[in-house]
Amino acid sequence: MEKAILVTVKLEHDKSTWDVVEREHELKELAKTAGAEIVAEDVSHRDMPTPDLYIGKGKAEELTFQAAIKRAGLVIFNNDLSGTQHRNLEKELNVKVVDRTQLILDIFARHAKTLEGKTQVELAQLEYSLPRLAGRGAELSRLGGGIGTRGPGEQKLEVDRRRIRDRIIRLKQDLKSLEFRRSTTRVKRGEFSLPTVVFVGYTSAGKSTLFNALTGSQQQVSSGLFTTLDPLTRAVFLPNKQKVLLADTVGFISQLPHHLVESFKATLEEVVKADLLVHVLDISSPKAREHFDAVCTVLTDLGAEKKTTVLAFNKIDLLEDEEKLKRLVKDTPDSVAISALKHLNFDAFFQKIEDKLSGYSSEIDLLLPLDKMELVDFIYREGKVKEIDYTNSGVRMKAILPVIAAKKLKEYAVSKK
Ligand SMILES: Nc1nc2c(ncn2[C@@H]2O[C@H](COP(=O)(O)OP(=O)(O)OP(=O)(O)O)[C@@H](O)[C@H]2O)c(=O)[nH]1
Ligand SMILES: [Mg+2]
Repeated sequence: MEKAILVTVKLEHDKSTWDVVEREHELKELAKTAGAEIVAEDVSHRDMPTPDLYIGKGKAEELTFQAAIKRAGLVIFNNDLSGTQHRNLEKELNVKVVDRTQLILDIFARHAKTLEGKTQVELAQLEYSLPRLAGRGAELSRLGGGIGTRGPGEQKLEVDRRRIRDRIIRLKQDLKSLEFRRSTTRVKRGEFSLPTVVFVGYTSAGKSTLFNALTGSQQQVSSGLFTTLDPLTRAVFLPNKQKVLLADTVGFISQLPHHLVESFKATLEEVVKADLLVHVLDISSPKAREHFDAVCTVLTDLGAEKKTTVLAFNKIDLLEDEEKLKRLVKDTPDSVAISALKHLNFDAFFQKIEDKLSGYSSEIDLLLPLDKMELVDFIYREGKVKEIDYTNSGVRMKAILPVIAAKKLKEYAVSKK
């Protein structure tokens, strides 16, 4: 474990509603997830950051002293630093300095498993470091490993700007083709017309737990932050036999670093394209309100704030006041209370999802000519067959199909009398 000091500077002109205590709390969680042992926390106020050190000279001396007596090898800033500030601070404090974005990138780097996830993280790391690179090479190699320098891009940070720029272009191309591959896989699996339900929420809200419970998948779950980096999609049947695609996504946090959002655009696109969002909220957390607001802000940044959304209050197994919860659900439109872990109230959850998606599927009654047998396969793939009957005049099928797929088969519909 690396011993670290956390530094939060509250700027006077900062209009963010996220108050300083919240930021401090969030940074602490991030630092722990990255594997740091927090030996001191420092919160201060300033009118403006100084261009050379961000903090004042006096504060810098104080931190140098603190770091020495607490034997901290790392100072984590809650604010984003410029290249100059970063370099000067490392010289001044004589320890490694990491800012909030680097910390988050570090956690992401450790959690990326798929090629796409790794590529996205490397891209974000390079884009973040490029403008901060001037005159660094030597220092970087001195710093060695540890928090803030890990990741797929670790070795590559030392190559010159030009090669980094080339690499960025290359990574962007790779991401495009990976994205293309993902969409073609979906078409191949016959999932292109299925409505998609995407889970969003603050990190650690329980999205992956819920995803696993509903799909029988083994998506990794943990109490740390940003466990899920690689989005996973699975087709499942709702109790009404409608087939839908469920997608788990990366967790949100207040002020997600800009570079990260850029690099993860393709992944986050799932959110924008979703037919329905399920906002999973850990209602047992004392920070639930702040988490909710942070997620709404990210959704707005993505342009997904107007999407049809079901709000799932999760972890109700940890709540004591049942009456309060009942009132909350009653007063919040389109909400449902569940426990992803204990599988509580899934019936009500499904009911909500079905209600919201009712426009996306329709029941069909078809008579398929015998020379159109491939359509039988199509219907099995795309929907749920309720009845099938092989007759002399063709195959009679009753099924639930996505509206788009049903439309294609209109000519075979058996007219109801
Ligand atoms: N008690 C309780 N714990 C839960 C529940 N749902 C999830 N958890 C726990 O909360 C922690 C985080 O769960 P995850 O499913 O990994 O959360 P996530 O939203 O996928 O997190 P990220 O992938 O980091 O965004 C784990 O320790 C889960 O076991 C629940 O209903 N009740
Ligand atoms: Mg997850």
